[in-house]
Amino acid sequence: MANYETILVEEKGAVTLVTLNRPQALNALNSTVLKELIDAFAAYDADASQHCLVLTGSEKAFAAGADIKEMQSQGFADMYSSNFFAGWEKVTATRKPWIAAVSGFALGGGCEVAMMADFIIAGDNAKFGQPEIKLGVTPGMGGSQRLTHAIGKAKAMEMCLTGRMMGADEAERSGLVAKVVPAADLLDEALKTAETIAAMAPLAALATKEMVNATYEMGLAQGINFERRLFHGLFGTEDQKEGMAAFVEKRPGEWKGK
Ligand code: CO8
Repeated sequence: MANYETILVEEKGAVTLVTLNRPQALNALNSTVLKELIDAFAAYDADASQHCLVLTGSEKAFAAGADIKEMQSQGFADMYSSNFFAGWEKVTATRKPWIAAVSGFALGGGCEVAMMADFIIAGDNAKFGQPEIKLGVTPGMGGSQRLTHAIGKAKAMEMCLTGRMMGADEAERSGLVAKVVPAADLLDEALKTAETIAAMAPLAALATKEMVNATYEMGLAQGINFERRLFHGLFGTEDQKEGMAAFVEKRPGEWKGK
Protein backbone atom coordinates (compact mmCIF):
# COMPACT_ATOMS: atom_id res chain seq x y z
CA MET A 1 0.00 0.00 0.00
CA ALA A 2 1.33 3.45 -0.95
CA ASN A 3 2.87 5.59 1.78
CA TYR A 4 1.18 8.96 2.03
CA GLU A 5 2.04 12.14 3.88
CA THR A 6 -1.44 13.58 4.52
CA ILE A 7 -3.81 10.60 4.42
CA LEU A 8 -3.92 7.10 5.92
CA VAL A 9 -5.23 4.23 3.83
CA GLU A 10 -6.24 0.86 5.26
CA GLU A 11 -8.03 -2.11 3.77
CA LYS A 12 -10.64 -3.64 6.04
CA GLY A 13 -11.81 -6.70 4.16
CA ALA A 14 -13.53 -5.39 1.01
CA VAL A 15 -13.73 -1.84 2.41
CA THR A 16 -11.03 0.81 1.97
CA LEU A 17 -10.79 3.30 4.82
CA VAL A 18 -9.17 6.64 3.95
CA THR A 19 -8.48 9.00 6.85
CA LEU A 20 -7.50 12.64 6.30
CA ASN A 21 -4.46 13.17 8.50
CA ARG A 22 -3.34 16.80 8.84
CA PRO A 23 -4.42 17.33 12.46
CA GLN A 24 -2.29 20.46 12.84
CA ALA A 25 -4.43 22.19 10.17
CA LEU A 26 -7.79 20.55 10.96
CA ASN A 27 -7.36 18.51 7.78
CA ALA A 28 -7.31 21.60 5.54
CA LEU A 29 -7.17 20.40 1.95
CA ASN A 30 -3.90 21.46 0.36
CA SER A 31 -2.51 20.30 -2.98
CA THR A 32 -0.73 17.32 -1.38
CA VAL A 33 -4.01 16.07 0.11
CA LEU A 34 -5.67 16.39 -3.29
CA LYS A 35 -2.83 14.59 -5.08
CA GLU A 36 -2.87 11.77 -2.52
CA LEU A 37 -6.65 11.41 -2.55
CA ILE A 38 -6.67 11.23 -6.35
CA ASP A 39 -4.10 8.45 -6.14
CA ALA A 40 -5.85 6.54 -3.33
CA PHE A 41 -9.28 6.77 -4.97
CA ALA A 42 -7.89 5.61 -8.33
CA ALA A 43 -6.19 2.66 -6.59
CA TYR A 44 -9.48 1.78 -4.88
CA ASP A 45 -11.41 1.96 -8.15
CA ALA A 46 -8.86 -0.31 -9.86
CA ASP A 47 -8.65 -2.91 -7.04
CA ALA A 48 -11.03 -5.79 -7.75
CA SER A 49 -10.96 -6.88 -4.08
CA GLN A 50 -12.35 -3.53 -2.82
CA HIS A 51 -16.07 -2.75 -3.08
CA CYS A 52 -16.75 0.31 -0.91
CA LEU A 53 -14.66 3.16 0.52
CA VAL A 54 -15.12 5.34 3.60
CA LEU A 55 -13.48 8.76 3.73
CA THR A 56 -13.21 10.24 7.21
CA GLY A 57 -11.28 12.83 9.21
CA SER A 58 -10.63 13.29 12.91
CA GLU A 59 -13.16 13.64 15.71
CA LYS A 60 -12.72 17.44 15.66
CA ALA A 61 -12.66 17.99 11.91
CA PHE A 62 -13.57 16.08 8.79
CA ALA A 63 -11.87 19.00 7.02
CA ALA A 64 -11.96 22.73 7.83
CA GLY A 65 -11.80 23.69 4.17
CA ALA A 66 -9.36 24.27 1.39
CA ASP A 67 -5.99 25.35 2.77
CA ILE A 68 -6.34 29.10 3.22
CA LYS A 69 -2.60 29.55 3.80
CA GLU A 70 -1.84 27.86 0.47
CA MET A 71 -4.40 29.99 -1.43
CA GLN A 72 -3.70 33.32 0.28
CA SER A 73 -0.99 34.60 -2.07
CA GLN A 74 -2.44 33.27 -5.32
CA GLY A 75 -3.64 35.64 -8.03
CA PHE A 76 -6.23 35.19 -10.75
CA ALA A 77 -3.62 34.11 -13.32
CA ASP A 78 -2.29 31.38 -10.97
CA MET A 79 -5.78 30.10 -10.23
CA TYR A 80 -6.97 30.24 -13.82
CA SER A 81 -3.89 28.81 -15.52
CA SER A 82 -3.59 25.91 -13.04
CA ASN A 83 -7.38 25.40 -13.17
CA PHE A 84 -7.17 25.28 -9.36
CA PHE A 85 -9.42 22.59 -7.85
CA ALA A 86 -10.11 20.90 -11.22
CA GLY A 87 -8.31 17.81 -9.87
CA TRP A 88 -11.29 17.13 -7.62
CA GLU A 89 -13.15 15.97 -10.73
CA LYS A 90 -10.84 12.94 -10.68
CA VAL A 91 -12.15 12.11 -7.20
CA THR A 92 -15.77 12.50 -8.30
CA ALA A 93 -15.03 10.27 -11.31
CA THR A 94 -14.65 7.30 -8.91
CA ARG A 95 -17.04 4.68 -10.24
CA LYS A 96 -17.36 2.49 -7.15
CA PRO A 97 -19.37 3.59 -4.10
CA TRP A 98 -17.87 5.70 -1.35
CA ILE A 99 -19.20 7.25 1.84
CA ALA A 100 -18.10 10.35 3.74
CA ALA A 101 -18.10 9.79 7.52
CA VAL A 102 -18.18 13.29 9.00
CA SER A 103 -17.27 14.18 12.58
CA GLY A 104 -16.74 17.79 13.65
CA PHE A 105 -16.13 20.55 11.12
CA ALA A 106 -16.93 20.05 7.43
CA LEU A 107 -16.46 23.61 6.23
CA GLY A 108 -15.89 25.13 2.81
CA GLY A 109 -13.92 22.60 0.76
CA GLY A 110 -14.49 20.08 3.59
CA CYS A 111 -18.25 20.30 3.15
CA GLU A 112 -17.76 20.19 -0.61
CA VAL A 113 -15.67 17.00 -0.46
CA ALA A 114 -18.24 15.38 1.84
CA MET A 115 -20.91 16.26 -0.73
CA MET A 116 -18.83 14.60 -3.49
CA ALA A 117 -19.40 11.28 -1.68
CA ASP A 118 -22.32 9.06 -2.65
CA PHE A 119 -23.76 9.91 0.74
CA ILE A 120 -22.76 11.31 4.09
CA ILE A 121 -23.07 9.68 7.50
CA ALA A 122 -22.61 12.28 10.23
CA GLY A 123 -21.65 12.11 13.87
CA ASP A 124 -24.03 14.10 16.08
CA ASN A 125 -21.19 16.62 16.56
CA ALA A 126 -20.87 17.37 12.82
CA LYS A 127 -20.98 20.98 11.63
CA PHE A 128 -21.41 21.80 7.96
CA GLY A 129 -20.92 25.19 6.35
CA GLN A 130 -19.79 27.17 3.33
CA PRO A 131 -18.05 30.11 5.08
CA GLU A 132 -16.00 31.24 2.04
CA ILE A 133 -17.92 34.52 1.84
CA LYS A 134 -16.21 35.50 5.11
CA LEU A 135 -12.88 35.20 3.26
CA GLY A 136 -14.01 37.37 0.36
CA VAL A 137 -14.57 34.42 -1.98
CA THR A 138 -17.25 31.82 -2.74
CA PRO A 139 -17.46 28.03 -2.74
CA GLY A 140 -15.04 26.79 -5.40
CA MET A 141 -15.26 22.99 -5.31
CA GLY A 142 -18.92 22.53 -6.20
CA GLY A 143 -20.58 23.76 -3.00
CA SER A 144 -22.96 26.23 -4.59
CA GLN A 145 -24.23 23.47 -6.88
CA ARG A 146 -24.19 20.33 -4.71
CA LEU A 147 -25.52 22.06 -1.59
CA THR A 148 -28.39 23.55 -3.59
CA HIS A 149 -29.21 20.16 -5.11
CA ALA A 150 -29.08 18.59 -1.65
CA ILE A 151 -31.05 21.06 0.49
CA GLY A 152 -32.80 23.39 -1.96
CA LYS A 153 -32.20 27.01 -2.92
CA ALA A 154 -33.53 28.79 0.18
CA LYS A 155 -31.32 27.01 2.70
CA ALA A 156 -28.30 26.76 0.39
CA MET A 157 -28.45 30.47 -0.42
CA GLU A 158 -28.82 31.36 3.25
CA MET A 159 -25.89 29.09 4.20
CA CYS A 160 -23.60 30.47 1.47
CA LEU A 161 -24.54 34.13 2.02
CA THR A 162 -24.25 34.09 5.81
CA GLY A 163 -21.49 31.48 6.16
CA ARG A 164 -23.29 29.98 9.16
CA MET A 165 -22.76 26.41 10.27
CA MET A 166 -25.49 23.77 10.20
CA GLY A 167 -25.54 21.09 12.90
CA ALA A 168 -26.03 17.38 12.26
CA ASP A 169 -29.74 17.26 13.10
CA GLU A 170 -30.58 20.14 10.77
CA ALA A 171 -28.37 18.56 8.10
CA GLU A 172 -30.34 15.31 8.37
CA ARG A 173 -33.71 17.13 8.32
CA SER A 174 -32.57 19.09 5.27
CA GLY A 175 -31.46 16.04 3.29
CA LEU A 176 -27.72 16.81 3.37
CA VAL A 177 -26.84 13.62 5.26
CA ALA A 178 -28.23 10.09 5.06
CA LYS A 179 -28.12 9.51 8.81
CA VAL A 180 -26.78 10.85 12.08
CA VAL A 181 -25.21 8.58 14.69
CA PRO A 182 -23.53 9.25 18.06
CA ALA A 183 -20.07 10.67 17.31
CA ALA A 184 -18.38 7.82 19.20
CA ASP A 185 -20.03 5.25 16.90
CA LEU A 186 -19.43 7.10 13.62
CA LEU A 187 -16.60 5.02 12.20
CA ASP A 188 -18.16 1.69 13.22
CA GLU A 189 -21.49 2.69 11.70
CA ALA A 190 -19.90 3.96 8.48
CA LEU A 191 -17.78 0.80 8.12
CA LYS A 192 -20.83 -1.37 8.80
CA THR A 193 -22.79 0.46 6.09
CA ALA A 194 -19.82 0.16 3.73
CA GLU A 195 -19.62 -3.59 4.42
CA THR A 196 -23.31 -3.93 3.57
CA ILE A 197 -22.70 -2.18 0.24
CA ALA A 198 -19.51 -4.15 -0.39
CA ALA A 199 -21.51 -7.39 -0.02
CA MET A 200 -23.83 -6.48 -2.92
CA ALA A 201 -23.39 -7.52 -6.55
CA PRO A 202 -20.57 -5.21 -7.73
CA LEU A 203 -21.97 -4.46 -11.19
CA ALA A 204 -25.38 -3.63 -9.73
CA ALA A 205 -23.66 -1.24 -7.29
CA LEU A 206 -21.83 0.51 -10.15
CA ALA A 207 -25.07 0.78 -12.13
CA THR A 208 -27.02 2.07 -9.13
CA LYS A 209 -24.48 4.82 -8.55
CA GLU A 210 -24.47 5.77 -12.21
CA MET A 211 -28.24 5.98 -12.49
CA VAL A 212 -28.82 7.94 -9.26
CA ASN A 213 -26.10 10.42 -10.29
CA ALA A 214 -27.73 10.78 -13.70
CA THR A 215 -30.57 12.64 -11.93
CA TYR A 216 -28.25 15.65 -11.76
CA GLU A 217 -27.66 15.68 -15.51
CA MET A 218 -30.87 14.44 -17.14
CA GLY A 219 -34.56 15.25 -17.37
CA LEU A 220 -37.07 12.72 -15.97
CA ALA A 221 -37.93 10.86 -19.21
CA GLN A 222 -34.27 10.63 -20.26
CA GLY A 223 -33.24 9.54 -16.75
CA ILE A 224 -35.90 6.82 -16.59
CA ASN A 225 -34.80 5.57 -20.01
CA PHE A 226 -31.17 5.55 -18.85
CA GLU A 227 -32.16 3.58 -15.75
CA ARG A 228 -34.10 1.05 -17.84
CA ARG A 229 -31.16 0.50 -20.23
CA LEU A 230 -28.77 -0.17 -17.34
CA PHE A 231 -31.38 -2.48 -15.77
CA HIS A 232 -31.73 -4.36 -19.07
CA GLY A 233 -27.94 -4.59 -19.32
CA LEU A 234 -27.68 -6.33 -15.94
CA PHE A 235 -29.68 -9.23 -17.41
CA GLY A 236 -26.55 -10.00 -19.41
CA THR A 237 -24.57 -10.68 -16.21
CA GLU A 238 -23.95 -13.91 -14.32
CA ASP A 239 -24.73 -12.10 -11.08
CA GLN A 240 -28.34 -11.46 -12.17
CA LYS A 241 -28.81 -15.20 -12.76
CA GLU A 242 -27.12 -15.97 -9.43
CA GLY A 243 -29.05 -13.29 -7.48
CA MET A 244 -32.45 -14.42 -8.70
CA ALA A 245 -31.60 -18.14 -8.33
CA ALA A 246 -30.36 -17.46 -4.78
CA PHE A 247 -33.66 -15.75 -3.93
CA VAL A 248 -35.70 -18.66 -5.25
CA GLU A 249 -33.45 -21.19 -3.47
CA LYS A 250 -33.61 -19.13 -0.23
CA ARG A 251 -29.82 -18.70 0.11
CA PRO A 252 -27.47 -15.71 -0.06
CA GLY A 253 -26.11 -14.82 -3.52
CA GLU A 254 -22.46 -15.40 -4.33
CA TRP A 255 -21.25 -12.64 -6.60
CA LYS A 256 -18.68 -12.86 -9.36
CA GLY A 257 -18.78 -9.26 -10.54
CA LYS A 258 -19.49 -10.62 -14.03
N1 CO8 B 1 -6.78 26.37 5.96
C1 CO8 B 1 -5.58 26.40 6.56
N2 CO8 B 1 -5.42 26.24 7.88
C2 CO8 B 1 -6.52 26.05 8.64
C3 CO8 B 1 -7.81 26.00 8.07
C4 CO8 B 1 -7.92 26.17 6.65
N3 CO8 B 1 -9.10 26.08 6.03
N4 CO8 B 1 -8.71 25.80 9.05
C5 CO8 B 1 -8.01 25.71 10.19
N5 CO8 B 1 -6.70 25.86 9.95
C6 CO8 B 1 -5.59 25.84 10.91
C7 CO8 B 1 -5.55 27.12 11.74
O1 CO8 B 1 -4.91 28.15 11.01
C8 CO8 B 1 -4.79 26.66 12.94
O2 CO8 B 1 -3.42 26.62 12.63
P1 CO8 B 1 -2.34 27.39 13.59
O3 CO8 B 1 -2.42 26.64 14.89
O4 CO8 B 1 -1.05 27.19 12.87
O5 CO8 B 1 -2.81 28.78 13.71
C9 CO8 B 1 -5.25 25.22 13.13
O6 CO8 B 1 -5.78 24.82 11.87
C10 CO8 B 1 -6.33 25.07 14.18
O7 CO8 B 1 -7.40 25.94 13.85
P2 CO8 B 1 -8.04 26.98 14.90
O8 CO8 B 1 -7.04 27.39 15.91
O9 CO8 B 1 -8.69 28.07 14.12
O10 CO8 B 1 -9.13 26.04 15.59
P3 CO8 B 1 -10.49 26.49 16.30
O11 CO8 B 1 -11.00 25.29 17.00
O12 CO8 B 1 -10.28 27.74 17.09
O13 CO8 B 1 -11.49 26.87 15.10
C11 CO8 B 1 -12.56 26.56 12.93
C12 CO8 B 1 -11.95 25.89 14.22
C13 CO8 B 1 -13.84 27.29 13.31
C14 CO8 B 1 -12.87 25.42 11.98
C15 CO8 B 1 -11.54 27.55 12.34
O14 CO8 B 1 -10.29 26.89 12.19
C16 CO8 B 1 -11.92 28.08 10.98
O15 CO8 B 1 -12.79 28.94 10.89
N6 CO8 B 1 -11.27 27.58 9.88
C17 CO8 B 1 -11.48 28.08 8.55
C18 CO8 B 1 -12.80 27.61 8.01
C19 CO8 B 1 -12.98 28.17 6.61
O16 CO8 B 1 -13.07 29.35 6.39
N7 CO8 B 1 -13.03 27.26 5.63
C20 CO8 B 1 -13.21 27.63 4.25
C21 CO8 B 1 -11.89 27.74 3.56
S1 CO8 B 1 -12.04 28.31 1.88
C22 CO8 B 1 -12.54 26.96 1.01
O17 CO8 B 1 -12.65 25.89 1.53
C23 CO8 B 1 -12.88 27.01 -0.45
C24 CO8 B 1 -12.43 28.28 -1.06
C25 CO8 B 1 -12.91 28.33 -2.48
C26 CO8 B 1 -11.97 29.21 -3.24
C27 CO8 B 1 -12.22 29.08 -4.69
C28 CO8 B 1 -10.92 29.23 -5.47
C29 CO8 B 1 -11.04 28.74 -6.90
